[in-house]
Amino acid sequence: EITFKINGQEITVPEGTTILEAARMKNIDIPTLCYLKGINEIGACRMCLVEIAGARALQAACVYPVANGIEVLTNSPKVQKARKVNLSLILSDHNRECTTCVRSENCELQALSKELDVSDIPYQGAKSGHTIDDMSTSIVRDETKCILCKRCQSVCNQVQGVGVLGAVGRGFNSQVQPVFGRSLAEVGCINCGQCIINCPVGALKEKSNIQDVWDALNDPTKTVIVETAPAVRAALGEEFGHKMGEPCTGKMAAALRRLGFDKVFDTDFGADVTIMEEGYELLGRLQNGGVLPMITSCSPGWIKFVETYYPQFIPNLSSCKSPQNMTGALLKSHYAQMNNIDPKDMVVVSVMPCTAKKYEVQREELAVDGNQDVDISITTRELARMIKAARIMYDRLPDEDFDPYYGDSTGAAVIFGATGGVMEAAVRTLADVLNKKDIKEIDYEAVRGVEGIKRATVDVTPDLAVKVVIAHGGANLKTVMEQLKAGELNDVQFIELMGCPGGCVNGGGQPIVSAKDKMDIDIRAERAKALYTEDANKGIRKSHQNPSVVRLYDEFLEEPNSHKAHHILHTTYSK
Ligand code: HC0
Repeated sequence: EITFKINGQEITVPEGTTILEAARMKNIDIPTLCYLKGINEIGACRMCLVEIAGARALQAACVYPVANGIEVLTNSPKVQKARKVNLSLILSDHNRECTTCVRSENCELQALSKELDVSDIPYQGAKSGHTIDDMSTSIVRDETKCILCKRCQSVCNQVQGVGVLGAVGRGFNSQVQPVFGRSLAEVGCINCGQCIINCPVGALKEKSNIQDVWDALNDPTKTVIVETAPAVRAALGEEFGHKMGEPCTGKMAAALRRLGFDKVFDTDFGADVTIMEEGYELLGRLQNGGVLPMITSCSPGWIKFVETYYPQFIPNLSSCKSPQNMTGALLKSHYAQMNNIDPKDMVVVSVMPCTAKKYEVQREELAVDGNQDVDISITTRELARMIKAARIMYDRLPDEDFDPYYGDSTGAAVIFGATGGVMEAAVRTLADVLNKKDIKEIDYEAVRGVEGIKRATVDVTPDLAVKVVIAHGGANLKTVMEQLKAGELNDVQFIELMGCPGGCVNGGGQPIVSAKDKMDIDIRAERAKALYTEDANKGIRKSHQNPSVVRLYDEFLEEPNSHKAHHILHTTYSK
């Protein structure tokens, strides 16, 4: 243990604690910009400078471990002055188009400028960074706003195991870029958008499809249908000042209706259908000697990851399309037929916590009879912007339901948005089907939680124990794939992999939480709570018991994995 003084107060902390962490324990706030807890602790931005009595130079609190007897000053005149100078230097090389920046009011640089009372920027002159890379379907990278904090680089490397962003150049010409000045579209980027939600400023943002949605809504010849992913309802409220973890399903449905969508449907319906298809697919593989372990195929970041880095395991992927695409494909076939709508006159819009979904919707493997399953995908953040632009008073909206049939879903579908959720949903159905009864104990705790890689054995029937692995976040996916390659997972039958850490609740399209707030809260767990609460409160919590899913099979699909179901709901990736 180490005992030292901070702003005159004595404090004892475990050895190895940094000044920044120790200060936090005493409720003393030290400003940061490049710091990202556990991920990017590099002392680069010099915002967290503190004075240590007797030492000549100021020190970066985020990387300076405390020592016995030191006296730290976090707010001395010297510290205040240095931080202000450093901040105005950063600002002098920053494209300060704050009024039109997508991160305005949610920008860590803007907030710091205000908090540290920086009112003028004495240094004027040349600016570095001129590239705006908007070739990716998902991510726009704007160097004119980059402050070289390297948070994106660290997340891409360490958390996602992808590593397509790196520092290039020296001094004034330093940039964080993909190799050889290429576009993100030309390198092994998996479109997950983790760089976006960890960028403190507007240097990374999603490719906006908001105007495409307005255009569709304003076209009288189109039937415009929206579907919302499980995780959106766990976070949309945050954009309107609501507490993290507070579900907002009712207001979300109401807002979508006010925006003018002809029908407000739920990706959760498609998630229930996915469980039927994927559950039976797994059974088929188990019984007929198919490729095992079967790996889930609903996270488009993960799909791109396997295609790019481990193509030899593509045959292990479930052939199921993602719930987003199952919903879209069914809308353009079954629903269109039922309602006499030409699928060409239908526009399916998905609201997703994900930027990779923008990539997924335009993939040629994901169309039926010449119609793309989904036409436009927007993020949770884009939906919030649309609601604000339409001057809808979100807080005053009543709670409304989704439209019936394609809006009907179960608790099993809701938890898809959290890591382990797809696995749990599948097991709930498999266990009932194989045991031929309605099993009551359905909270499979072993597959829940934010641990990076989970292994469990689930007793599905007295004679069938299924070995499962669940992982989330690219770096963990890489570990699992390496284990698979080494033959260490030969006894495993089913693997759930999600591209983003925590699963979709922490997707690259979700509301952005500052690094400071992330020191105190685990977003992944908080938002997952909203989903598990909604699951627990749902009358029906198993996909195969969704009456609308039962009806869909009766009147259209015939049975899980039928020829028709295959044509509409399954695909193969071949890269
Ligand atoms: Fe997800 Fe999904 S759960 S990928 O994590 O499976 O994005 O929320 O919509 O499609 O349902 C994201 C979230 C989805 C899909 C579903 C799956």
